[in-house]
Amino acid sequence: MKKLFFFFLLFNSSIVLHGQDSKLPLPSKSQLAWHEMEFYLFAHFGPNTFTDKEWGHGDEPEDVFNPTELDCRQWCRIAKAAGAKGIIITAKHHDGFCLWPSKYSTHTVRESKWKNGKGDVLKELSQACKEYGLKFGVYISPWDRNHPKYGTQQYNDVFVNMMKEIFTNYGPIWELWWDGANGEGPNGKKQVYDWTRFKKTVKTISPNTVVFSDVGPHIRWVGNENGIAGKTNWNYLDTSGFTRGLGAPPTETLNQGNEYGRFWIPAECDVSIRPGWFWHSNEEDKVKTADQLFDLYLKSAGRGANLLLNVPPDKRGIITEADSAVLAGFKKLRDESFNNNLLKEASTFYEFSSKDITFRSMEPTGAFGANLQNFTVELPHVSTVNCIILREAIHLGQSVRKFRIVLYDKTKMVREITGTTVGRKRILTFPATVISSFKVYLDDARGSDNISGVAAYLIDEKLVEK
Ligand code: FUL
Repeated sequence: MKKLFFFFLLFNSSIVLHGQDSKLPLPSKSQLAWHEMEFYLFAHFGPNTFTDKEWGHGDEPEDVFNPTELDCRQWCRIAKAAGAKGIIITAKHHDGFCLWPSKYSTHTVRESKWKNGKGDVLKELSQACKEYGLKFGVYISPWDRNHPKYGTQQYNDVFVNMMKEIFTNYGPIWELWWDGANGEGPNGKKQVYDWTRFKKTVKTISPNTVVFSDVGPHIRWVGNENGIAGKTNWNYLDTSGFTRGLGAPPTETLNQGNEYGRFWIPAECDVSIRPGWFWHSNEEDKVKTADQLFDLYLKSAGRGANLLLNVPPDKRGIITEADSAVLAGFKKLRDESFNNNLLKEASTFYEFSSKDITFRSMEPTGAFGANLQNFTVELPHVSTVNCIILREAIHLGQSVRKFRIVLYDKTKMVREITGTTVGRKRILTFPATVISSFKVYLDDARGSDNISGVAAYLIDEKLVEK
């Protein structure tokens, strides 16, 4: 009976569990789709690429922007080959320069000598993304060091109009990034942003767009720029009393979420493949290695968050070989690691089926929440394992607070692994161990657990999380 229940959970999304905490906030359809994006690229590109800066002042002459070989299809080819599912571009960074010929600014590609002012990076990238089946996202910095209206009420009109332009001319926009950095404008004034109006604009014109910022509304910043989510990572967040920028929740809260947070606002881990966000000629030999990226993958996607990896195009407007080689290596490591689910040969755990594993027992825990479904997995063959993945059916909410996995070689217990939250995906790595079965104890949850998938792998020993 219970075996059937577990099997069903995986395939029937409409099942509501008996004993489920009915107060759990749930993800929207767009948020659920966002979770499945898991890994995608960030492209920081603009005047800073040419001036060797990270934060332009906004007074850079437009002519500095002049890529000689811009090729957005090359970015997409590389993203695709890396297994990334989308690209988010800095349409406007803090220097205010627009990578599209906005009617609401005079500091844009149109004023540059690139393609005699006829170029449009957003057009090229949005089209290339469509061609390659990648989602297209835009970063538009609310902070603007160039715009003459910055620091006045009219700047809010400018920002709204720019969003409208982008949604209308380059949509669909899958993710919109509102950066939290904020300083004074050229006139010394600070902007009072009309966030309510900004949110309304997105909701009206592009209701399926997910909006990222320190506090959502849909996706939250993870609290660091190293690409690392908390080992405890709730998809819930309380936003009342907090704002974007300086008024954001404490770093630890952003990193771990709030167990009893009122809203479903999952974490996105942003990190650059190089020390800087923009391309710098002296960082060609400072590109992270494929092993380092794999480690970041474990610490972001492997903790239920998404990984947004910045790969900055160079002055030519293309991604350099140093980065593309590492991205290909990163993809290879993921493929080699996760292609052979030892619980079902030659399949991923999404396709995990009860046929290939035996649920020997379902023991009630009694100790904490009701209806926790402890289970035993018997491997088809005695195997060496150093990685187990658990997955929660997050369309039902996130409930697991504490779990334990006990590994057995026949009747002998050989290792115990403990953890807190699971979320969309929890990847656990440990020293290689010969096992014939393992038991998953769900020691504590908000109501019933939502465990919907389990997989086991033997990955390269050097990739085990440090
Ligand atoms: C920060 C910005 O100030 C950096 O320049 C970069 O864009 C990073 C992703 O976000 O807040």
